[in-house]
Amino acid sequence: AIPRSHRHVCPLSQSAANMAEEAKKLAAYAAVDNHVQNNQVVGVGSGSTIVYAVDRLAERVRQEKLNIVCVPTSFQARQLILKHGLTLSDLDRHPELDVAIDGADEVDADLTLIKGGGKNSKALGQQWKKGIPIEVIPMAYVPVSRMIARRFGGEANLRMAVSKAGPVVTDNSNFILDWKFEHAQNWKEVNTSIKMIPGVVETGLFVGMAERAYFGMEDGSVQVQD
Ligand code: ABF
Repeated sequence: AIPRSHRHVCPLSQSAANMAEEAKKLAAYAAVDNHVQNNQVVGVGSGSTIVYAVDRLAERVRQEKLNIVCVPTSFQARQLILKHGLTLSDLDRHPELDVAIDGADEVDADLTLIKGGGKNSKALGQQWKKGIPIEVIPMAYVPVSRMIARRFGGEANLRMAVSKAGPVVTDNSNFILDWKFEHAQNWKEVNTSIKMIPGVVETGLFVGMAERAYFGMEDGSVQVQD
């Protein structure tokens, strides 16, 4: 569920901010309404759009008396599930999901996604400028950063906390490099190559994983991309 208005590049006025929130809600509700059915194991993603998805999920579970088990992808997702009184599980008990719903920062025509950009900026479009997030074990961030720049161009910078007091630390106690690439590439190949660099845990490139994207539009409609 991706609010397409994220692609705009202007600073956010109050009304634009409201519109972006409305777009996220539309996309999230459409994803939950079209993909969640009774007796499913549902993967719950992170970010600001997923908040609306969990709202809707909880509403449907209550109203339709659905039997749904939720598996979180992050601490935030876990807290959301608990807050709404939904059934919390994990990949140990439910290693296979029926459906997973999450936000994304960018989507291309092949449904390749950039995820993990975070949302701490005030202006739309900044996620793209951040590049592709790459989670690395702390001791390897310098060699991984150099290797990515040498092999694929651009630069991969350590993501710092807003306070600048230190790096952002992930739920799994790792660091994040934001790779600002110079040009579009064969994302499947690049993703595989980056994942093979020792020290890389995961990338924010999702190639061939998403089956459908929902875009909340400013006119109140929802666009679907398969
Ligand atoms: C999350 O969803 C992250 O992968 C990605 O950065 C984000 C999109 O965030 P938001 O819903 O806040 O726009 O899972």
